[in-house]
Amino acid sequence: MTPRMNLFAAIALLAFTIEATPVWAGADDYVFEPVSVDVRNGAGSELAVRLVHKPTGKLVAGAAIFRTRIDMSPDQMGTMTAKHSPIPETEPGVYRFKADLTMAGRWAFKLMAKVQGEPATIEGSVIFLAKD
Ligand SMILES: [Cu+2]
Repeated sequence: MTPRMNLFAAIALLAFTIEATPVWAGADDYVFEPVSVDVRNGAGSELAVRLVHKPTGKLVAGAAIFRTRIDMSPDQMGTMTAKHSPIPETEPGVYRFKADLTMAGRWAFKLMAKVQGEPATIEGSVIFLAKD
């Protein structure tokens, strides 16, 4: 596939994943998006997501992200995971992580978060494309 097709596939898969995930109506108002789909393959690669409150289009700062997983499920390698750790939030509503990616291709960044005033857990799956 060309990189362009890969990107379309990633977006299509992301849309499908969000569609297919049953969520509470409240949690459905929020979505995690990639700041940039393309990331560098390798150790210490930076993955950034923003959390958007869909009805207002505003970024949501101060979310408590309590569970994360990065794996290659978009490329049928769901057991291939990447070690990662958060970088302190500097830009409100943008959440950055350093991840040790070990392979070029598509990585799913799965997140569970809580935000103030929303009782439901917010779940997201954001696909990044690692390039050598
Ligand atoms: Cu892989």
